[in-house]
Amino acid sequence: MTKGNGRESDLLTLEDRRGLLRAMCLMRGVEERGLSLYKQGKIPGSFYDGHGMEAISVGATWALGAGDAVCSPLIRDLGAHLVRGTDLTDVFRHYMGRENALSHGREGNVHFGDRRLGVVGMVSMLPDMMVVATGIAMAFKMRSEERCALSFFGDGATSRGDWHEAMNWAALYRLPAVFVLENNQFAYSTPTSKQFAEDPIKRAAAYGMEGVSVDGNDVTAVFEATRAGREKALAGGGPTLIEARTLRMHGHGAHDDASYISAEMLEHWRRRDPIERLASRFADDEVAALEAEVKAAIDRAVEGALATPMPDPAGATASVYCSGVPEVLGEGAAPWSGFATPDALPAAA
Ligand SMILES: Cc1ncc(C[n+]2csc(CCOP(=O)(O)OP(=O)(O)O)c2C)c(N)n1
Ligand SMILES: [Mg+2]
Repeated sequence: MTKGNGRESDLLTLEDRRGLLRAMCLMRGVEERGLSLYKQGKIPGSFYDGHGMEAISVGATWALGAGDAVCSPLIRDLGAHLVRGTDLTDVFRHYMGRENALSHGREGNVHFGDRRLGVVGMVSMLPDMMVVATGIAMAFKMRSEERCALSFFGDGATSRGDWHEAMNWAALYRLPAVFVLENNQFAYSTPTSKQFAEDPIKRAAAYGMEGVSVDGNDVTAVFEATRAGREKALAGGGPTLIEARTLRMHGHGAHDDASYISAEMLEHWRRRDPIERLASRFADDEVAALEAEVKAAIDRAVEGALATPMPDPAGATASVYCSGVPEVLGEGAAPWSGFATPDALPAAA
């Protein structure tokens, strides 16, 4: 087991570290249960998880303030929803397409958001949410609000044009944004060696922003880098690109056996499991109690979701189209005040 994870940090209290461990265990437990429910036919579609990547969404979201926007958690980022306080039963209702979930059965997996929690629901097109996060950060800046927008995206997403647009615009206007690149070494079955000639983190300097690379299986490192990026953003220093290096331990989804990832590579990263590394800093009985608490919470949530009816087909078209401009920025957001004219844009930094 690699030492160093879960190390003391001046920025993290013991309670924080317990909370981080709990959130990571919850993410893994929920996804393991989800996978098993999927195999039993109780979850439709496919099932996607972030096994081995828990430290990224949990550590990064832990570093945010209540008014910040998470834009948005993707299929490896259930931990962000859990840290922001999404109801566990609702998570399973989403997986199962049940009524009463935030999207009333319309979206599966983690394709949901809750604006009350400052979590913007994702759209699948990669990396569109990065452009949305940039827009939200722009709004925060124009309103002089002390808030930042954080966006998650994978290595595969960095080869798309939208990624360039978001990076360029956010750096140009020194927007309060933190961009978290989850480099899990694959986009579906395509390894990073077949995606780009140079590591994307090196592009940060070319856009005019700081780029920081951290061990994505070290929750403390992810937390510290994000906290520093957020502080810099709020102080007017502009965005930061954080690369969290990791490995996707499962296939892209439940339908993918990941046979293209070598056993050696999997073993190398299994020894760096983010949960085991943090758990090793706590007493065994404390970890066992926490695991029992997490399991009980998951049991209750699954029971609640299974008892929830399927949505009424008659309401299938309700809430599909937007009437008016939605308030997506969570509590404390100022009302929409119309499109900005060029004069209203902040001066390029
Ligand atoms: C523009 C676009 N092309 C293709 C897809 C289909 N797709 C969904 S996830 C994925 C792989 C993404 O890889 P990466 O960005 O590295 O994220 P990871 O799955 O590894 O977390 C692809 C190709 C998509 N959602 N959007
Ligand atoms: Mg990837």
